[in-house]
Order: sequence, then C-alpha cells, then structure tokens
Amino acid sequence: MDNSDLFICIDHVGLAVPDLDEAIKFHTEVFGWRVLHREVNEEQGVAEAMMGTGAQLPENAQIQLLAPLNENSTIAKFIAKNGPGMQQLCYRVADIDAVSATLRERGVRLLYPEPKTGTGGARINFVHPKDAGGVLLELTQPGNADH
Ligand code: MC0
Repeated sequence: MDNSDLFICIDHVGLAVPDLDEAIKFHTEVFGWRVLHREVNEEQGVAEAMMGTGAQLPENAQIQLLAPLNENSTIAKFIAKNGPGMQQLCYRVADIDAVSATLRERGVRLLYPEPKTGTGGARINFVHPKDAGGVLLELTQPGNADH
C-alpha cells in the first residue's frame, strides 16, 4: 500500500457505559440520537448499540454504546479503572488486511494476529493505545449487513 489514504472515515466513537438500556434512554431522550442497531458480541464481552440520526449517511460516524457482559469484559475493566466514558475511536477501512500490513510495516502493533468479528459482521482489529498516542484505535472493514 502506498502513502495514499489508509482510512475511509471515522466509523464510530465508542463509549463505555455500565448499563446499555439506561445509556440508550439517556442518549435518545436527552441527546435525540436514534438506535440504528443493537447486538451482543460474546467474544468481545459486550452488549452494544449503534446510535445515529434519522438522516444518517453511510459516511457519518456513529456513536457506539458499549456495556460489559460480565466482569471480565474489557469494558468492565475500563469502567472500573476510568469510570464511564470514551473508550475507543474507530476508523473504517476498505481492506483491513492491507491496512494492517501497512501499519505493521510502520512499526504499529495490532492486538490480534488476524481480524475478529465486530459490529454487523465487520472484520475488526485494534491498535493498542500505547501505539496510537493514548487512544484505543479500532479498525473496521464493514460486513454487508451494516453501512
Ligand atoms: C487501556 N488503556 C487505554 C485504554 N485501555 N488507554 C486509552 N483507551 C483505552 N480504552 C491504557 C491504560 O490506561 C494503561 O496505561 C494501559 O493502556 C494498559 O491498560 P490496562 O488497564 O492494563 O488494560 P489492558 O492492557 O488489560 O487492556 C487494554 C487493551 C484492551 C487495549 C489491550 O482493552 C483490549 O484488548 N481492547 C480491545 C478490545 C475491546 O476494547 N473490546 C471492547 C469493544 P498506563 O499508562 O496506565 O499503563 S468491542 C468493539 O468495539 C466491537 C464490538 C466493534 O466495534 O465492532
């Protein structure tokens, strides 16, 4: 991959929340967001909701509410340490294998050797916050179900 764009856009910003239903109530009733999608991802240890607007375009970033499924969840650990709040920034990519290879060539470590399954069947991986300026950076190549 040459030095052209690696990322398509900000796909979503993830917020760690203790309780998904309470967070959805707050974000819909106070901030006027709509629930675009909900799912449970057992492997990631999360129950999640993707929030957007009534006029959501595919390239508009979404807000992802992430609640822990159990106390071993990375979200539970994050909340225990930091309290609720911004947990991750997610960039959308067209080809996660090519982007991962380019980032590895540039010395950036990805958490998983191969992509795992994310929202809507996306292929996902993460850059550790220590390699991304203190931000947990997710990469997502959307599946066909979303976007
Ligand atoms: C940890 N650190 C963070 C951070 N998590 N910094 C910024 N943002 C975060 N979210 C920092 C800590 O402050 C600490 O820095 C150092 O990293 C080690 O932290 P730790 O508390 O010991 O945590 P670890 O190492 O046990 O876990 C961190 C790690 C983990 C990033 C490896 O959270 C992870 O595997 N995340 C990827 C998976 C994930 O987040 N899944 C949930 C979303 P100091 O300076 O104190 O050493 S699932 C999802 O997003 C899917 C559904 C999707 O969108 O498709």
